[in-house]
Amino acid sequence: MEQVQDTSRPPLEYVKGVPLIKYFAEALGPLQSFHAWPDDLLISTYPKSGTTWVSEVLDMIYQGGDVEKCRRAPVIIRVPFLEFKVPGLPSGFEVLRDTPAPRLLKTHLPLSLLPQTLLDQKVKVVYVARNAKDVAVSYYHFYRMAKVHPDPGTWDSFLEKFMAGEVSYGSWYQHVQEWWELSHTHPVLYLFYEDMKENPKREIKKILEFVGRSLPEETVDHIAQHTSFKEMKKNPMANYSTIPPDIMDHNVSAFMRKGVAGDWKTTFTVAQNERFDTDYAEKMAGCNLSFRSEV
Ligand code: PPS
Repeated sequence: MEQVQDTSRPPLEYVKGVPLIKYFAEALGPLQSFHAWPDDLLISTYPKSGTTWVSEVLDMIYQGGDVEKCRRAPVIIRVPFLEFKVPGLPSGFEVLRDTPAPRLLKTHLPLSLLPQTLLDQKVKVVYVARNAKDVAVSYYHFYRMAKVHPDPGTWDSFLEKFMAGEVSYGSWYQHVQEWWELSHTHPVLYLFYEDMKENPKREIKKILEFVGRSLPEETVDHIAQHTSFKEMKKNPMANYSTIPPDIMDHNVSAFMRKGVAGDWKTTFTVAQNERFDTDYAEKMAGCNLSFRSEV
C-alpha cells in the first residue's frame, strides 16, 4: 500500500526566534528569490485579524466591483500568500509566478522575516489590526480546525501561549507595534477590524484613496454588501471551503466562524481577563496604539 505522509500537527519551527508553522518556515528560503514590483500591494496582518475580509475588499476594488471576476478563483489564488506552503497544495511562491500585475499579496510575517524587496520597492501596505482578545479566541478555534498547527491544548493553555508569543508568527503585541512604527516611514495604511465592523463603507473609501482609485458610490455600496460576513461565509471563493478537509476541517470550526467584535466575552473567564489585562498593560506600555475590544 502507498505510504501516505502524515502532515498533520507538526511542532512549530523557530526562525530568527519567531515560531512558525513548520511548512511556512520551510518556505522562507525559496522566498528569498522573490522580487517585489512597485505596483504590488501587500496585505499584512497578524493572523485572524481580518486578512480575508480586506483581501476580498481589495480584489473587488481591483476588479471594479465585478463579483463574477472575484469568483474566478479561491482567495488564496487571487491574493498569493507569500509564505504559504502545505504538502499537496501550490505554495504561495508558485501561485505568485502565475499572477499578473497589479498583484495583491498577503503575509503575516513580522518585519524581521519580511522579504527586504518589499521595503526596497516601497510596496504599499494595507495593515489590519484586531483587538488581541478576539484574535486569541479566533486563533484558538483556527488552531483546532487547521491541522498545520500543533494541537492547541485547552483554551487556558492556548491563551498562555498566545500571551507569551509562543504561537505561530510569535507575539501579537510586537507585530501590531512594529508595523505601526513602520507606518511612520513607509506607505502603510493601518486599519482596525473594529472600524471595519463599525462602518465598512468608510474604511473601503480609505482603502480606495490609499490605492489611488475611485469608484461610484453604488459600487462602494456593492463592495460593502459583497464583503459582509454573511456573504463571505457562503462564498466558496472566500470561505476556504475549497481547501481539503484533512488540512482545514470546517466541521471542527468554520473558517468564517462568527465575524464579530467582542466575542472574547463568551470565552474569557473573569480571572483570565484580569490576568490578560495586566500582562497587556505591560507589553503595550509606551505604545500610542489604541484598540477597541468591542464596538
Ligand atoms: S487568517 O487565517 O489569518 O488569514 O484569518 P483572517 O482572515 O485574518 O481572520 C479570520 C477572522 O475574520 C473573520 N472574518 C470576517 N469578519 C467580519 N466580516 C467579514 N467579512 C469577515 N471575513 C472573515 C472570520 O470570521 C475570523 O474571525 P472569527 O472571530 O474567528 O469569526
